[in-house]
Amino acid sequence: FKVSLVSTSPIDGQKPGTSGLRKKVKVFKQPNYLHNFVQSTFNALTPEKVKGATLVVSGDGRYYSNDAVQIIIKMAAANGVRRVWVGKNTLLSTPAVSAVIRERSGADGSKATGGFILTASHNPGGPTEDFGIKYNMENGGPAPESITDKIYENTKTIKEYPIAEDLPIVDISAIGVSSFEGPEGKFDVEVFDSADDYVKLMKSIFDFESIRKLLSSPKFSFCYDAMHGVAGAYAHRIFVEELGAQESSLLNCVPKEDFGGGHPDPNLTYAKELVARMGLGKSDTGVEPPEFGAAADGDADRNMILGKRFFVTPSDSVAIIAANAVGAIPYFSTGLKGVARSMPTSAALDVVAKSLNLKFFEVPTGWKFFGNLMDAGMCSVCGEESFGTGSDHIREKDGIWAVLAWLSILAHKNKETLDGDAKLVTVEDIVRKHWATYGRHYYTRYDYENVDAGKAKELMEHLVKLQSSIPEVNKMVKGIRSDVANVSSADEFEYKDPVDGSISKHQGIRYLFEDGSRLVFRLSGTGSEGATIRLYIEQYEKDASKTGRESHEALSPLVDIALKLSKMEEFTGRSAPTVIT
Ligand code: VG1
Ligand code: CO
Repeated sequence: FKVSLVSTSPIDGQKPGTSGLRKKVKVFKQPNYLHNFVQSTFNALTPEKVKGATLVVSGDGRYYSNDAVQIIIKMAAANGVRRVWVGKNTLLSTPAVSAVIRERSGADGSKATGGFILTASHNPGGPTEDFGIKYNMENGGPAPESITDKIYENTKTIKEYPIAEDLPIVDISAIGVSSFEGPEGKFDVEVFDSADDYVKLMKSIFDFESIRKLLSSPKFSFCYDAMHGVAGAYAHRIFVEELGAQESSLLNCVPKEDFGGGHPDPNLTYAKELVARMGLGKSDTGVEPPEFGAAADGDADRNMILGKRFFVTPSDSVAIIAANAVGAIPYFSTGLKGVARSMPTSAALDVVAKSLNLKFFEVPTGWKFFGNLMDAGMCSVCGEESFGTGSDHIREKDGIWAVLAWLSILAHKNKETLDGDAKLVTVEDIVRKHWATYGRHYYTRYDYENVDAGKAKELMEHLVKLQSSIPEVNKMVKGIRSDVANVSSADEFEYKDPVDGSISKHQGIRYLFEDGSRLVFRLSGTGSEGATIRLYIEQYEKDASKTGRESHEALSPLVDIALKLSKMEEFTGRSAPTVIT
């Protein structure tokens, strides 16, 4: 193939957010839009990560992935990349990309030094919806801010990019290697099975035999909803072939480029089918729900865990996994190195860390901050309130891993009950026992999507201004409700990375109450239009006799305070959030 240099000019708005660049497909289809971003990324990397390197390119298979992968292949070839690895049909979940970068070796022993993930994660897909791209580093984790800042700077000055226009379209639907010869030598594209490396990794972490026994027990029943995302490419292999679950336990497990028209975000609002099956829908289905249910988002890094008629909050989920990992999961048999959560995630994990005497870290929102801790051997298990849970087996959150972790805990707790007449220890039993031991963090998140960006900014500025006088805030709080604790401090969260010393500012506005309750406000960094305000509300209850209340009831005083303090309706014109999780 030949390499040609194409002139281009900067395009506004290519700043990567919490997790890469996400825009409407029609924005990505503009001339040079994807090209500019990809070249700006190559230019942000050290030369040896490009010239002669091996790169992974794949994603959740959403609309435009097939075009994008061919463009990236042509640009990789022209930039002197030695080989590109692509999952069959461009499918690799985000955790699988991380695993492939870390674990996979080519026939000649080659290893990947990074990869492009083509996904907008939980955002809908299709011609009128979102596409996205992000770059992951040699450790398998998202590029740190130092790199994403450099990428953004490059997008503002880019003048040209090289491309191998005459490289034929590579067939990515068949496993095999296509070899080409360019001005700088050989260039290969290798298409491989999307699931092999990931399945191998999961089998090295969990005791599949004990999970298989649980899944085959007549006392247990299971359901998994991939929401037509890429998790479907793994679910059949792992749950059915390896673990013996029934075909009928898989819902929406055929990956589709538009996610079947749905919103592939695993929560109680969008995972409607699973929610109904688990007995949590508005009307009774008349069928006895399964004991365990779970769902994933488009790129399969998120998870929602449900028991029969029971919702597990993601903040509780990571705390429960941390509390039970040693003993239940072979990978952790020698203990946990430490645990971490994102700032808005509830403090349920903090209580476990304290009681088990584990190192504990609180990082800004987004998985990239966990990677440094893990690379330094300081953190084994971590999670976010946004349905993200994971461990140091890779450097991304991992939806299927979380399901296997829960199944392992259930298998462990039911060692004695699967045979004989004893009653099954259920998901709900495990959670209630956890609350009785550690106390309960009532928790909810209100999302106001697609709000006017200027108004959202004004609301945030208003909340920061209020923080200058805590006595004033307390006067307002008491005027709204007399039954809540005093605000003890308020700030904007700032993080100093304990490994590299880098500082991240303005990571969310916090109001901390004397009884441990918290209100957190931040603007989303993953949307593609307007602004999304996220409001996180949390209240800690230590008294075991009071941990069984309805969450919305327990939290209603704090919700009241949050909405009035922030003047939410006044600024946004919204009397209710778009989504409550
Ligand atoms: C959201 C979540 C955050 C998560 C991020 C990426 O970010 O709040 O916890 O890490 O999405 O998840 P934001 O900035 O919109 O609040 V994924 O599964 O969309 O890559
Ligand atoms: Co995701």
